[in-house]
Amino acid sequence: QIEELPQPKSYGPLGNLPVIDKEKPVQSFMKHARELGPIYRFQFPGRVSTFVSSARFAAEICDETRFDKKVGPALQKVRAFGGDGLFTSETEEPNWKKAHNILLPSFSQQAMKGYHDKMVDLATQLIQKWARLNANEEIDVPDDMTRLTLDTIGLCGFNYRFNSFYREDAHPFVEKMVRAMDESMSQTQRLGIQDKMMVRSKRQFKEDIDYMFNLVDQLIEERKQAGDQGENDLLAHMLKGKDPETGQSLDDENIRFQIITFLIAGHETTSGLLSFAIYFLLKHPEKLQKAYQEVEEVLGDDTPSYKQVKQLKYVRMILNEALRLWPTAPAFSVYAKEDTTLDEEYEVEKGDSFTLLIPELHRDRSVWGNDAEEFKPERFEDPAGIPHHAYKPFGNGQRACIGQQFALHEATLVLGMVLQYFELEDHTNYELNVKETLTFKPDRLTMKVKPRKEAMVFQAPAAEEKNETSVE
Ligand code: FDE
Repeated sequence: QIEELPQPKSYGPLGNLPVIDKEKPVQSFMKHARELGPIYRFQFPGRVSTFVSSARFAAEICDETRFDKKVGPALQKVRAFGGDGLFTSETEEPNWKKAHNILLPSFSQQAMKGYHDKMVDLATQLIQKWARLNANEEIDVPDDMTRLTLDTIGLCGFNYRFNSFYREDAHPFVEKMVRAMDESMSQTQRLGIQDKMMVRSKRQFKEDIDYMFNLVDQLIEERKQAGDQGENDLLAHMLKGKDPETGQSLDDENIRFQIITFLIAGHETTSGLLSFAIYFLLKHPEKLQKAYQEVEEVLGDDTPSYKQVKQLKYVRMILNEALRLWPTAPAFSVYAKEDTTLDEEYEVEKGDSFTLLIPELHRDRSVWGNDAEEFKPERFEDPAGIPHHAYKPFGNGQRACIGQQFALHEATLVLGMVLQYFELEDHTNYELNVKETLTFKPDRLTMKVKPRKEAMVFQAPAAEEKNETSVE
């Protein structure tokens, strides 16, 4: 029976909430999974959650005939700015299916060819920045990766340049978005009465959202004014696209929500992925050597082409393995569509919800083996060897990440180029501290780099073909 599941220590009206580290809620839930087992109950003030974290239970809740994505309390709050965009809409809302159908082709493998040159443009900006550092200067890895991924989704998505590499601090959009996300998360942890008293936070929340809406609405308006200039970006696809099922297109308000969604979903997660990958390489010199070897063989001195990125198999495996140990979007929730059971063992009522702790699933020894805690990209050598329903860094089924190919192409390209140009040095002997917002990041990971190749950056061939690349 679900009611009899293990549960952490309880504190009256606060339920189990006090056992959670407010700064690191997901890591607290992971810790409790280790103590209480692969399924346990958690009492929040006023609601109860069930956390699952083994391959056995993951297989159950990933059965889409019985379970569907739940837009839980945190995502409900994010709806204040994500609206009925893909990430925060219920599967039943009309705009989910409509936008899903319209946007699928924009995220296909084929579509990546169209974004490739823009991705190279931004990756080159990162390489140039690092190449020009003085020998004693250190790199704030998550910081620069966030510059890179925000600019990439901005350019590929809407032909907008955040120009984050030309600013001392992040673009104002980032500060406002991060603060709004923090506020959404905090709101779910406050008691009703506490929350009502947070007048200042609420005013700030509204201001931040207004800023985001204005920036995005302006982008849409400008594009409409300019008319169709043959742009091949997400915005163009959304303005022109029609849902083959209904023949309808997206309205302006929904396009606004989608743009904000892509900016949020597309940059924190991918920058975290790149940062963790670098973290693991700094700590595993033998894997780093292997990656160098591949990059030399596949890329040599070239600016990576679309096809070459596809050939960076080991670099891709490194990213897969980084996403296994530290999946940057660490949890998702589902609800039961009907009365059912979990494994014929626990009775489940229609509407019951479950949250999958992805990092724990990815450490399930029964499927990953006793070395599950170790960083071993070789696990991904043979895709057929990946246990079924035991690897979910991009979520599940029809509600899985639409940006998966986009994120992996971008990250493979960038990591490939970083390895092409630099030797990486773990100058602080960094100790991992995983920071949580809605996503995971290695907090304050810094490194130093030394050039492996001289000066190539300053004659990047892409610059000759495309005017927009000549940023100097
Ligand atoms: C989604 C997603 C997911 C699922 C969630 C739930 O279920 O709730 C996940 C897990 C993810 N996603 C993850 C990730 C990671 C990475 C690196 C990423 N991701 C990236 C990206 C990029 C982009 C652009 C994106 N991404 C986007 C997105 C979207 C839109 C979504 C929603 C979908 C639907 O339809 O629902 C997602 N994504 Fe991600």
